[in-house]
Amino acid sequence: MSDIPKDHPRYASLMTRERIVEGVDIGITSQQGLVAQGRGECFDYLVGERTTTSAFLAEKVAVCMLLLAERPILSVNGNAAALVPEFLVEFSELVDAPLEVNLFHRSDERVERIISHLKQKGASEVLGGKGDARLSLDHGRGIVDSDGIYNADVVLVPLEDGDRCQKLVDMGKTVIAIDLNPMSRTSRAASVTIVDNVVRALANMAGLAIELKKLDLLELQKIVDEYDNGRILSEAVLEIRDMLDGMITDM
Ligand code: PTJ
Repeated sequence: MSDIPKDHPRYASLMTRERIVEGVDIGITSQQGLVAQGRGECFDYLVGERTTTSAFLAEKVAVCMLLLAERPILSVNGNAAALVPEFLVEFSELVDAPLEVNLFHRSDERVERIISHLKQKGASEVLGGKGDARLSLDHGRGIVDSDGIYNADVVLVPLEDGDRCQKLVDMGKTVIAIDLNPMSRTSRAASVTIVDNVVRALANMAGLAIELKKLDLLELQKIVDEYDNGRILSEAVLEIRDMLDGMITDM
């Protein structure tokens, strides 16, 4: 890793970038993941590099949905594996949802590397190595495990491809996406869209899970029933607009 001084004003963002670069170096993140990270950084600027009120509500609802689910799954790609492996393992235990490696730019070698990376971080079991079921999508991005994503009722997808997100929704699944771009196809297709950096989102969701596990099923369901994803997406766009308005008046 590069030697980034702790007092650098952009320390947190630069360290996140370092994690992605390291992910590519150790063969768990794709080169395309670097481009995706750059796009995410741009949108993170626009939301003020913080968890907005609307994103926090989406995170809370997402945790409730995972706690209520019968067969929840946390999908892991090369970017998530590089950025938040520890939080993925912790969150998977908290909400009792297995991890499944599911890649857009799939190779069996990278799937296996990510599985061992997550196990090194403490995961007891990681799905995705079997690849015995197919979403009806062309090329490797449709390969999933039958006892994982294929039969899941609620799927968390950090940094997802729009087509695959739509396919999962079409299969009747509840899809929770984490995507800093509120205008992406993924964001618009998902059942719940968390417009936040995956690094902040998963940290928040781990904390929320500890609190929300104290509620009974009816209380969790009430929080889910009151949720409106269209409104949350509109609020995310308005928050970006307000950020830009603030910049204009500050100049
Ligand atoms: O590891 P693989 O092969 O499965 O590939 C993963 C990537 C992310 C490369 C692949 O799914 C891809 O190409 O994704 P896209 O189409 O570039 O979409 C990534 C989305 O995630 C974009 O809308 C970005 O704004 C957003 N994004 C990027 N970094 C973050 C993010 N959202 C939340 N947190 C981030 N750190």
